[in-house]
This record gives sequence, C-alpha cells and structure tokens, in this order.
Amino acid sequence: MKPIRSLSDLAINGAPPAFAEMLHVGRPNMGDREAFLGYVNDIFDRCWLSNDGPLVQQFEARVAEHLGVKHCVAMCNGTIALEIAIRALGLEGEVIVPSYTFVATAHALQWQGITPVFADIDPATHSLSPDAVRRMITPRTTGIIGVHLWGRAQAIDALQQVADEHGLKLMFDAAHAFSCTHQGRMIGNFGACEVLSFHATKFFNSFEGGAIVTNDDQLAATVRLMRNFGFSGLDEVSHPGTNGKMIEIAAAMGLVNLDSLDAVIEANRRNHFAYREALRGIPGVRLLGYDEHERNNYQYVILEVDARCPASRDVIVEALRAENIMARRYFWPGCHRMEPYRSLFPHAGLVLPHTEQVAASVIVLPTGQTMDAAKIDTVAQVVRVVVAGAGGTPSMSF
Ligand code: T4K
Repeated sequence: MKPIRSLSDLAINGAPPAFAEMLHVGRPNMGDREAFLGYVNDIFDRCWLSNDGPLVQQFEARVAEHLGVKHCVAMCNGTIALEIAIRALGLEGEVIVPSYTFVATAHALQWQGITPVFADIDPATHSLSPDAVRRMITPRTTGIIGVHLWGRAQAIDALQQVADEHGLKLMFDAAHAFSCTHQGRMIGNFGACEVLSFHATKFFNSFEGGAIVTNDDQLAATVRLMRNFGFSGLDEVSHPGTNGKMIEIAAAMGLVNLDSLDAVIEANRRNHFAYREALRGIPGVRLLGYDEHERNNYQYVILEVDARCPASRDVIVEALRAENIMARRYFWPGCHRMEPYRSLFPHAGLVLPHTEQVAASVIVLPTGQTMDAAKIDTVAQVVRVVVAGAGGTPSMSF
C-alpha cells in the first residue's frame, strides 16, 4: 500500500490507486468452506433441495434459539419476508415508514397497493422519529414499520406507544440488526414481528435469505402458510400465498455462517475501533457510534460529514473510489427521491428535513473479515488528506 501524505499521493490527482483490488462495503463474510461442502454432499445424497427441508428447519431452530424468539420462518430474501409480514398483518391504506432506508422497505408496501407515507428521522439515531410519525397519521393509516438502521435499535418503546394510542400495527424491518440487542433483549422480539435479511452483503449471509421472527403463534402459522402458496396439506390450500421459501443450499450457508457469527462480529468490532482511532481529529467528520451497553454486530461503518468539513461528502467519496475503496452513500437520496415516490409525492421532502440532511452527509466504509488495521489506516489517511487539502493545508504527514 502506498503512503498517502499529501494531495499529490492521491489517485484522484493521478497517483496509482492505493489498492489493486476493490474494497467493498458488503464484501461477504464466508464461513468454513469444508463444512459448507459437507452440507452440499448431504443435500445431494438426500435429494431434497427445497420446500421446508431439514436444513431449513435446523436453520430456523438455531436462529430462533439465538434470538430467544418463539418462531423463525425462513424466507428466500428479506424483501419477500417484508411483503409477507405486511400482508399477514392485514396492513392496507397507508403505512408510515422512514424514507431514509433501503428502498425495499417502501417497495414492499407499494408492490401490494399500500401507500408508504414517509416520516422524518431523528438525526441522532437515523431511525424514525416517534414525534414525526405521530404527525403523519391519518384516518387511512393502519401501521408503522420501524427500521433498526445500521443495526442500532429504533426508539422501540416510543413507537409502540404511538402505535397503541392510535390502534396501529407495528412491525420492524430488522434487516441490519441480526444479533443486536435493545435494552439487553435480542432484536427480533419486538412489535408484532420483525424481518431479517441474510443477503450476501449482510455481515451474516445465506447467499440470499431472510426471515420473519415473532412470538405470536397465530402470525407465525399464517406466514408459514403464505410462504408456501397457502398449502396446508398435499392438495389442500387454505390461505392466499406466494413462493417465499428458503432453499436448502441457502440454509446450509446460513448454518455454516452461524458457526462463525461471533468471529465476524469481533472482526467488525475491531475494525470499528480501528476506524475510530484512525479518523480521530478530522474536522467535520464523525464516526457514528454504537451503544456499548448493547450487543452490536458493527456491520456498518458510518461517517457523517457535516458543514464544518472543508471537503464535501461527494468529493471524499470520489477520492476514495479512485483509490479502489468502494465507499457507498447509503441511503442517498432517500426513498422519497426515488421512483415511483418522487413522482407520486413530489413535495415529500418538505417534511423530511433531517432525512435530506443525513442522506447528504453519510459515507459507508468497508468492514468485515477482509479488512485489517493497515487497510483501515490507508482508508482514513485518504479522508484526512482530502479534508486537509480542501481546508488549504498543503501536505500532512503521519
Ligand atoms: N431492508 C433494509 C433496511 C435493507 O438494507 C435491505 C437490504 C432489505 C430490507 C432487503 O433485504 P434483501 O431482500 O436484500 O434480503 C445491497 C443489498 O443488495 C441489499 O440486500 C441491502 N439491503 C443493501 C443495504 O445493500 P446494493 O444495491 O448496495 O448492492 P450491490 O450489488 O451494490 O452490492 C454492494 C457491494 O457488495 C458491492 O460493492 C459489491 C459487493 N458484493 C456484493 C455481492 C452481492 C460482493 O463483493 N459480493 C457479492 O456477492 O444493495
């Protein structure tokens, strides 16, 4: 890795890139290859590939046990799991969601003819502000979907209070929050149900995958039916349904990755604190923290670039990408500025000032098992030199 001490060392100014291979946000963490191949052999021997197979059942039992939740219903991905949960809860009309989230949260509603109503976030937590939610309730509102963004628990109790006061259903998009706690209790136990994603880019993956987790027996039974076309017997269909099934090979990957879950979290935690150290003192650049009293998965390294920073967020991202550091601007520009919402609600931004401000300031940096302290120092040094250069400091040596 080249030393980066001054602006002339930067690839954006013509120097060779710091990394020969791209560093990705969301580079999959891969579990033990031999263990996985062992499962694959078993799958071949059994000739059982899908439809509630034995590995899916094992996977569900282990996830439920890990979270201390009664039911885990594994799905083909987090988006279908959201759609099934939304339908099983009978949501209709309008449902309040953040705009500052991955677009799947909003699409899962829109796809089913339900209007996502975007409420603003709390700029400190990046998750729905309960007061903002209150302001968006209308006679057509039937539910709220909170998102535990970055794996940090949403203001769960306050949202539950709003939901109870107005007779609304509350569920959570917990796609980022597998293996995280809220007040010492595992996320997965809150609201009517919570939805997980095990996509390749999540710190814990099953190639593609997701789950609905809940302590409600009736809801679990319903989503289980809906996941498999509503089949309740060989030729008995007792409910509307779709195909949301997790396949055996995905469950195999999930089982293998469950075995290395703690190792991945530890790598992410180390990376988080290495970034904290390496980025210290850069003006206007803040690393978003995690509550150390909770269990966190540390899967996202979030920088916020504020008005005090002499360099813009986008200039920093451009400089990082030139070095083959594929920094991301999640979740810019916000769902309300994506189609079809941009056309449907052209003025939504007027009530989303914090969403717009946060979406314009965030940079997500690479973490996971493929990162180490030396790579993190280089990433931070790029940010430091770009910021110093924009502030008029000609060179910096560390
Ligand atoms: N709710 C929330 C809050 C979510 O964040 C998500 C998903 C969902 C719901 C829906 O859950 P799923 O239906 O996906 O289970 C990625 C993921 O595709 C998406 O799952 C995730 N959120 C979102 C935050 O990130 P993109 O558009 O950034 O993906 P992409 O293709 O740009 O990949 C990210 C980086 O990872 C790239 O630099 C390449 C690298 N990569 C990716 C894959 C797939 C690899 O190195 N290897 C790989 O196999 O959305």
